[in-house]
Amino acid sequence: MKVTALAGGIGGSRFLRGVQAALPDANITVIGNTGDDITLHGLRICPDLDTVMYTLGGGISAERGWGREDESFVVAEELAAYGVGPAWFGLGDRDLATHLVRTQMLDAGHPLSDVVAALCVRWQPGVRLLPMSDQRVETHVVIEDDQGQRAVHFQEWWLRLRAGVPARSIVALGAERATPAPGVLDALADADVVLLPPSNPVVSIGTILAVPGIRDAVAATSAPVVGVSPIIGGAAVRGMADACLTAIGVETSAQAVGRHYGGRGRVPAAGTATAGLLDGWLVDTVDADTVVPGAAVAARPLLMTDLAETTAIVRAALELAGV
Ligand code: FO1
Repeated sequence: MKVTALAGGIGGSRFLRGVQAALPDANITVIGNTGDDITLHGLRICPDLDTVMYTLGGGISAERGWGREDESFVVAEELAAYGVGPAWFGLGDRDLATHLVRTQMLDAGHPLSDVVAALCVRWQPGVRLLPMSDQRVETHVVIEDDQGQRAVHFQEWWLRLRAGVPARSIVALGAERATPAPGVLDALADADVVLLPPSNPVVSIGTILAVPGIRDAVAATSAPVVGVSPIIGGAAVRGMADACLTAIGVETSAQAVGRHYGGRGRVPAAGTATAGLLDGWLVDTVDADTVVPGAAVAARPLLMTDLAETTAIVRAALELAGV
């Protein structure tokens, strides 16, 4: 079976471990979000791609959910001693090697998709990991504070501000000029099932869908498309998805997010431009009354408390997909 999943960072990676456990013989392609990417100290850092690679490759810090296990932060301490920041971004010593190798390859002219493939030779994540695009797309957040309106990089808003300053808008800089990375559109067209894990629907899944061609490819695929709600009972399971949803005017509820993605069977009402994406929307039992026009809704507990529970969630999503 060919499975294609759009994934962000920590939540998406945890879900993907359940996909691997539920379908040990499947060919899994992951289309990873690169909007979180940032250049620091001259190094290109790809948090969501690295989180998928480390989590499925066995190198992730289980405690943090990001970065490497057995990590140290000596270089970061030395940078701080020079007064060189930013202190709010945890730059691990082992993680640094990944950024050095990636930056060297990018500087030598290799596209990001080749860099990801090369890094995965070491980590063997057991999936084909594709960046959403080889062109740079960076999520920036427009905030208003005592310095007036300004844009900050998503990582600064997420890590330094803890999404505590309301986002007036969230912009995927460069998305309009980006093209899907090699293999992305085929992975959506040729899949037997397409999954939208419970990643952040705005800055992870939404950013991937913002690359021209990707949303249309999901809407057009002959494969069933099933999403899993990142919101349970009106609250974001992890991260600060609620702050992101508020920024785009979407209520923080399983139903609102499902309707934001849209049902594929929905007859677009007059004036609704975007095609719906979902054939199925898996929600938690507390949200069992969810209705998404054009999509079938199923309910079960959605907390990915351990691998067994995550695998059960994946199985429920596959059942909803009818595969
Ligand atoms: N998340 C944090 O909460 N604090 C950090 O200091 C931090 C550093 C970091 C370094 C490398 C990396 O790959 C991820 C890192 N993350 C950190 C996670 C990252 O900021 C977010 O997970 C994603 O960008 C949002 O999904």
